[in-house]
Amino acid sequence: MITMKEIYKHLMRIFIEILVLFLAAFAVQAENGHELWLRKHNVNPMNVVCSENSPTVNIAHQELQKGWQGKTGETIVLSIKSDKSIQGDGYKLDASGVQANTELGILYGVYELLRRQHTDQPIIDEVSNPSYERRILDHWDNLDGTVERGYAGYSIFWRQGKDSLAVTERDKLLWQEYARANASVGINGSVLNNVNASPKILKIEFLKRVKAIADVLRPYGIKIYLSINFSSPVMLGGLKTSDPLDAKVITWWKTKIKEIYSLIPDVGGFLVKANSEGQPGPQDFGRTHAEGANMMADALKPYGGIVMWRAFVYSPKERDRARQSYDEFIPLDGQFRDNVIIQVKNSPVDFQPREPFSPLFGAMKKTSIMAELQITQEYLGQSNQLVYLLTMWEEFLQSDTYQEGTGSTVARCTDGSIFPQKYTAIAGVANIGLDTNWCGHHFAQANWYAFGRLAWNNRLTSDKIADEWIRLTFSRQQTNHSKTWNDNDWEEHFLFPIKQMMLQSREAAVNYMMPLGLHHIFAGDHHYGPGPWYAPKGLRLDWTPPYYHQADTNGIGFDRTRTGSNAVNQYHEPLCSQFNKLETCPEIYLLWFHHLPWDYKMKNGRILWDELCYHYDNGVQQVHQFQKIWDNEKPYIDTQRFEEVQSKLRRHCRDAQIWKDGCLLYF
Ligand code: GCW
Repeated sequence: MITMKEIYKHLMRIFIEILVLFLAAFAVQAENGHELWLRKHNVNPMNVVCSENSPTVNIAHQELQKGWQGKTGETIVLSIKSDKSIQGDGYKLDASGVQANTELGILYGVYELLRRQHTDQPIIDEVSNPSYERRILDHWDNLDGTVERGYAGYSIFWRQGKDSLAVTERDKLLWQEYARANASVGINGSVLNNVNASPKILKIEFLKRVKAIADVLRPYGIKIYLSINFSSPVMLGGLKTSDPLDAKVITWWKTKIKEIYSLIPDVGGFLVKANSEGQPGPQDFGRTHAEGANMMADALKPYGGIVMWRAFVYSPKERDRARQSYDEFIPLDGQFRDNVIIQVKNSPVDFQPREPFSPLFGAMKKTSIMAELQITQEYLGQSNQLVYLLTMWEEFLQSDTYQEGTGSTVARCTDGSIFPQKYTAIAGVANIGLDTNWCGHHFAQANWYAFGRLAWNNRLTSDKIADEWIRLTFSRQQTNHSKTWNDNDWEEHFLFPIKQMMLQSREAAVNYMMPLGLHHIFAGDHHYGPGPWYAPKGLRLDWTPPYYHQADTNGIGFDRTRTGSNAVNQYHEPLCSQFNKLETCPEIYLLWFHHLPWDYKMKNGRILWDELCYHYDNGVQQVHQFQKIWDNEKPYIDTQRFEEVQSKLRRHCRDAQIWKDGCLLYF
């Protein structure tokens, strides 16, 4: 006989089971991307042996216990022991544990070990050393909380309002999550404010907040840097001049720097945008970039600080903007202190979908030089378009400058393998904001991830990094449908198509925006949609698209050959002649270097105009294809991220069509 009590118990059990299922389903659907590539895992218990005890090593320890997917009960040894094969914060990894020269090396080794487990790669014996000593995110965050060229909400560091400088527990938690994500991919520096810098950053109340941020970031190995305004002595200090050779100005900077270091002893240094786009600089006082940078470098030197001095300079009077930073900086080669690094954008004009590499790479021989990449997609669809940037950065870093003969890639010209540099570094303009998913577009997270991985190892491929990111970011165990699948199924139907989509996405953007070497044809300062016609009266010519495409009834393209602006001459041979000659100029850079008639015959026999149409149309088709791929992935992905990406792709398709129609109708 079944009693009422048993029936009641049975019903309760069913109710609880349904509740659990419901909650589980909800939990699956509540994927919002905030965890980035650091998803929670069902872990196995394990042991860590480590004689050190410090905040950084403790993080390594906890990470192992939070993420361990190896055998239950296994023991991992973390040891700080110097070894000649390990450089800087590098590490040695094998199945028994991690060895490093520094605490940070231990942390990086642990993240690598876990990454291997989470991406199903074997733990092999390896020594891994960073390609660049400093791997830095540049935040273009303004002190009122807005972010210049930020497409993921307000700043995570600054805000507006009455209590804007009060440090809350929520702030600290967010900064810690940010620091952890960065450390997990090897990023070790953050510039906390916009290069269009407000002098206010050096006021004590702001410096106190900087200190609070630095305190949270420190255990994760992240140093902070500040962008400074060259006019600070006048604007903040009340001096009459900011002339870098003026004794009072020098003293002002020394005193300010002393104050900064007494508050935060491990500041990495300064980032400076000088005499560029209206920012003040040494040239306002008849001084050179070297004189300006050296004055600051001298003041920072006793504290181990460096100056990252940007080479992004151009003036409206010059005939070819692409030539200018080379023309201005080459004569200064050899004049900079050894704690100055010239920070050069990857390309001569400005982070366009495709440009050749900046000729400053491979030209400076007695000055340290570092690359600045743009992770935020200012010119690549912002947070609406799915564009995986690594293929672009790979193309850039692997470009041969021929500085010291064949094989002098940009990577090797910046990581100290060709000319020794006291400091090596690479920077990426961050795409991070207060949006729940940090980057505005779920796939934009891949660019943050990829930047860190590439900064650690500049030989990693786009394919490898995309593969890792997908495996870490999307779980194969979770689905909002009760369906399950095996690894092969997941790889074939999810991993491979998504990876292909990512790997093609930058080329697609080039196709529907600016194929064959076209560049900077946006309708205005938003840098989003097409506007090859955009030329308001009175606007600086080099801020209007016709300056760049030079299209008229006869033809299209910017003549930078020897008979044009002669920008080709800034490259070493054989590149210089290769770019100069039509027959040898790579077609991807054709209209960058040449002005050609519309009926110019391409290598494939088509005329230029037809080829342009073909590229624009191809770009649109590629994005349609991405949409189809994504639509098929519904069973493999949680609802929220599926729908959010689906909706972004809808917009992406419309944008691509608008680019094609806008440009082709105009041309
Ligand atoms: O590409 C331009 C951007 C500006 C930016 C500038 C720079 C921070 O449109 O917003 O200013 O580059 O890199 O300094």
